[in-house]
Amino acid sequence: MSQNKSDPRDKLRGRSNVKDSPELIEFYEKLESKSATAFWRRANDIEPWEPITRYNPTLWRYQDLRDLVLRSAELVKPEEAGRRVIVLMNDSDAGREHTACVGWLFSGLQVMKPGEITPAHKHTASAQRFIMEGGGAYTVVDGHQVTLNKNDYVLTPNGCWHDHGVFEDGDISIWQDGLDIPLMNSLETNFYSVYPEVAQVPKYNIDDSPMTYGAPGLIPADREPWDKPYSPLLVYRWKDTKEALYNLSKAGSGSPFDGYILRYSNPVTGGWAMKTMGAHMQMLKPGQHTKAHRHTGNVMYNCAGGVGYSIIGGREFHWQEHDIFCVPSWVWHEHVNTSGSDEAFLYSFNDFPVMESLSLYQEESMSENKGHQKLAG
Ligand code: GTQ
Ligand code: FE2
Repeated sequence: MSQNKSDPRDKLRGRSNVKDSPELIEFYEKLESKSATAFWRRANDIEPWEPITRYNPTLWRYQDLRDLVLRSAELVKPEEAGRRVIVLMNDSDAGREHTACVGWLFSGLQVMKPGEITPAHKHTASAQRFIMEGGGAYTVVDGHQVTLNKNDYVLTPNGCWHDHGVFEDGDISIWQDGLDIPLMNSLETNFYSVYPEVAQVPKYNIDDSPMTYGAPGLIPADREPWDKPYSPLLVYRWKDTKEALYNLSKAGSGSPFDGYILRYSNPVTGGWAMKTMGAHMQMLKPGQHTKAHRHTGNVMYNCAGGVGYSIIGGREFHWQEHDIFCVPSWVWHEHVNTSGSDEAFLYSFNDFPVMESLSLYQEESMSENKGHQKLAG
């Protein structure tokens, strides 16, 4: 999408309205030869009336990708590939250029077979993972080993050593990884290191993180307060998340835009679990059709169960379990659960912490047409 050249507001004073002339064209050429340009040639593009995303709403169907992901497990070894990941690229030039799924976000499907490991390393980019398939997987984050099962949400905060694997008696495991790689590269702050050994030796009891910080409203009292800039709780178990969503649905009527929605938070602060990316799990009641809104910040969704569709920028994107789709910044969206009997669940991750910490988060609800988008075309 690009700036609408015929926006009537561009006639207003304060916008650029200079017409080309032979003298001006010659003048522009002279400027360009000195690595300069006239502001008014660019102004209306670089100061849009509102955010204009370079990214397209995109749907990745799991049934299209799953066989290819499994095929990658036959073709390359994780120790050769570093990480065996099939990257989701936004259906736009910007997506391909920045290896981005949407905005500042990277996402990929990582597959590991029983007995395999992903070699230990660290980077400035933060990562989070949503376990799509498989039991008996684990990750080790700065010496804390965490076991992983389907629909668990797990953190790899920036700068932490990490390696992953699947136990010998586990299942083939497929994860959706979400990282802020495009943000780190745009900021030109991305560093990478490899660990001296192929894998870390866990330093703590297995699952010490969820066993220490995973009880609702309870924090250990026998130690110095947690002072790292990320959550001490590294995994959020699906069983707990699902129960919390059902409880929330019994407690009130939820959000008009998102149904029942929970934020994965740092239990010590109540804030986001990591500095640059956040995540949610939401539940739509049978037949629920939410109202449309838009906001700054980018979101990647993964259907964690159920069937439905989302209307994004006036187009319908139909999803079922493990289909993935994105909502770019400032694009209208609303969600529909098409089942008359079952709940639908949407996991999502986003760059809202960046927007909020820079005071750039803005939100608008649709007022016309009873709060719903008109379909395009
Ligand atoms: O598992 O550590 O999809 O470093 C991309 C970069 C996964 C990982 C990705 C990574 C990882
Ligand atoms: Fe990594």
